[in-house]
Amino acid sequence: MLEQLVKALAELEEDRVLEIVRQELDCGTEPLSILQACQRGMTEVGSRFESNEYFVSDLMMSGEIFKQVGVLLEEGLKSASQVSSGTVVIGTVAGDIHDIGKDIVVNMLKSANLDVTDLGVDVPPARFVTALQETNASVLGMSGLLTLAFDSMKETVVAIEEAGLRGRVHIMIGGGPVNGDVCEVVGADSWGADAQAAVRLAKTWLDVGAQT
Ligand code: B12
Repeated sequence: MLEQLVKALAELEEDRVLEIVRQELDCGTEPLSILQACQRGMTEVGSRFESNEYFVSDLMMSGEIFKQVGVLLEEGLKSASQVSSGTVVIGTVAGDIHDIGKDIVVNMLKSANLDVTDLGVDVPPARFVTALQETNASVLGMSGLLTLAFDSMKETVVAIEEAGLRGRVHIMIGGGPVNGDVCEVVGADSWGADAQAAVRLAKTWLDVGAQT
């Protein structure tokens, strides 16, 4: 059934996607597995866009469908405890407006009982710096799906250094094209391939007593 979900999302069959997601949830399938299948569907949408089979309107349609899936999965991805164990500042970097993955990360971090300051999309370096100063957060997450986002990430790291905050802020990056090489070039501390990785990194850093 999850393979059908991947296909339905790739085909932009909104009603079918939501129907399968509901059925999977009713059958007790882990919300995370459903999420991963949807991400594979989105990757296929991206490939079709690259080969000119799909247009920007189709990307937008896939985004709308994915957001509705997110609403259905939200409850299942939540955890029980309500006590906050730290603060994370996060945003999609300057020049990039993709926020579906970032929003999933935000929801997963919140579900893991972390306070999250979400700066939204197209966030300039100075805005990240101000938010880190205002919240005194010790973890920063930057999301970006465009290749040009790498430059913005790097500029943000430099701005954080120049503000004298680098020593107390752990920086993680993520988004479709991000990998270890990008992480090194950008000067971040680590990177994550999915929202679970973001939670793991944030919790590790906060648990080891990163200064807040
Ligand atoms: C939907 C979509 C759009 C929607 C976005 C809607 C929205 N509200 O976000 C719209 C239509 C607006 C859009 C616009 C554009 N897009 Co677009 N888009 C996509 C698409 C199909 C899916 C992205 C997505 O949501 N994926 C699903 C989410 C869940 O995955 P994710 O973001 O990677 O997030 C997960 C992980 O990466 C991780 N993660 C994410 N952030 C973070 C942060 C941290 C800290 C950590 C640890 C982890 C983490 O966790 C998430 C959940 O597991 C991708 C194709 C693809 N393969 O990704 C193209 C894609 C990203 N887009 C692309 C392009 C070119 C564009 C446009 C330039 C098109 C145009 N000509 O206008 C514009 C750019 C506008 C801009 N300035 O940003 C290209 C980028 C190519 C490149 N190398 O730069 C892609 C790859 C398509 C392609 N194959 O060509 N797009």
